[in-house]
Amino acid sequence: MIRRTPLLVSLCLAPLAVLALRAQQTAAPRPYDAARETRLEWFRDGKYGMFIHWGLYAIPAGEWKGQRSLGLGEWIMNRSNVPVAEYEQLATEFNPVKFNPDEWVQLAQDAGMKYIVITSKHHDGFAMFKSAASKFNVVDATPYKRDVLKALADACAKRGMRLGFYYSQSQDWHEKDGAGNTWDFGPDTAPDGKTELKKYDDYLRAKAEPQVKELLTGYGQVALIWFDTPRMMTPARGQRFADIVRQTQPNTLIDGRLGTEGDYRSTGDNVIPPEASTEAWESPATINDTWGFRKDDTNWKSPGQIAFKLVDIVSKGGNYLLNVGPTAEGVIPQASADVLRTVGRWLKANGEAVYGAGVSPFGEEFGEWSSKNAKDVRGQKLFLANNEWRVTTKPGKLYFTFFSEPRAAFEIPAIRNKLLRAYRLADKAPIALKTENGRTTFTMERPMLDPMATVVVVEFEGQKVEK
Ligand code: FHN
Repeated sequence: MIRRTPLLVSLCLAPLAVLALRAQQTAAPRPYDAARETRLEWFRDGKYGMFIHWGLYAIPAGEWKGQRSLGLGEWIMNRSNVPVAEYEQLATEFNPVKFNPDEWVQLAQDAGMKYIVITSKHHDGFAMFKSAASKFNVVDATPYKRDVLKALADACAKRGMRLGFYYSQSQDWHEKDGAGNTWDFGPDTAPDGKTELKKYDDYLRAKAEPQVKELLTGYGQVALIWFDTPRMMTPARGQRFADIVRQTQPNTLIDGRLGTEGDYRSTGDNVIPPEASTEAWESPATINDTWGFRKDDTNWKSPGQIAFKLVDIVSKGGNYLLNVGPTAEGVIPQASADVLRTVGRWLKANGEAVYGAGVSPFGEEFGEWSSKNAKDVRGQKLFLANNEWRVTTKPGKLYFTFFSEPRAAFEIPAIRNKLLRAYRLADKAPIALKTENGRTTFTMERPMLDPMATVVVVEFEGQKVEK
């Protein structure tokens, strides 16, 4: 049963992922915007964030009335067509007595993550914060009666962790005029796909816009608002949210799924583009195959897989926003915490190659487009990825991260700068550089110091790589 989940999940997400990937590949670079670049400084340096999908859906945890509900945990209301009146009852059971915000922040810090983004309201419409705009919130509708976002915001402030809020601006299955709930309230649009059948602006003005304002006024400095699935979000509607953000907290970042221009690009879920970009971007990703907790999903990625994805993303100029799905009791599953802490220990020794690091000056290491015009499972041109090594940069330094032992001496791709010296990052052990016929190689001690990923620093003359 569990083995089927990845396929199902990929099928649910494929259309969005494809669209986002296409946008990533084809969008022209945006004009330089000094204010935006200043807002983005911490984001570009941080590289690695914790996504948290937590809400009422953690109670059914993938099963509705004894039936396994297929797809993502947080989509259970939609997948099982649960009527609003029935779904609302979950709130009367929500009592996360084991929720300890300090422990969550500690975990993010141990993992080496530099920001947290938590679901403040997902598509089910339930607010995980006290809201005057809707009684369907954690304080007014649950026996727990406490504002979990406030508790997390306080813990983050105390521990110097940046906090952002996911907010589903468009889909709201609890509201008759929000997008997405077709089983209670009928289709959002007429068969032409354009004519709106709901009073969508009424919903936006009565709930979504005021709630975003609440998030920006009651929880201290908000690092970013993570909007999602911009169905029916015209640029004008998106702009109303952007104005609220800019007028309330000018330094708060807006992700790439608002429906109008944000501060950075968001890829599709679990999508890592094949090429580097100097424009800020972020890949939201699951640690197993769901975002919201499902009791049957234990398909955890290994620490090695995560370390690879992180360095791969950084070498292409992006950020990795990696999700955990806490249980209804408020516990981040131990298995996911263990994986994160293992990567965190690797980052303690090797973080210099990640935080604040620049993109690869090469690109050949990413792989290549299929020369046979083959298509991938999404019908896109097939990219044959190569996962042996990646490179990141800082002034005067190249960081070569190896994910498997090079089978021969490693040849440094040609650059004009003089190469000065090489050493392993984790223990500073020197590595001899050998130059013959204008080609420089080094040979790493075997077995590799860290079989998961070993970083070799190559220092060169000058600040920037000259090719
Ligand atoms: O539908 C959501 C999904 O539940 C989840 O929140 C992800 C996270 O990127 N965003 C949407 C699908 O792309």
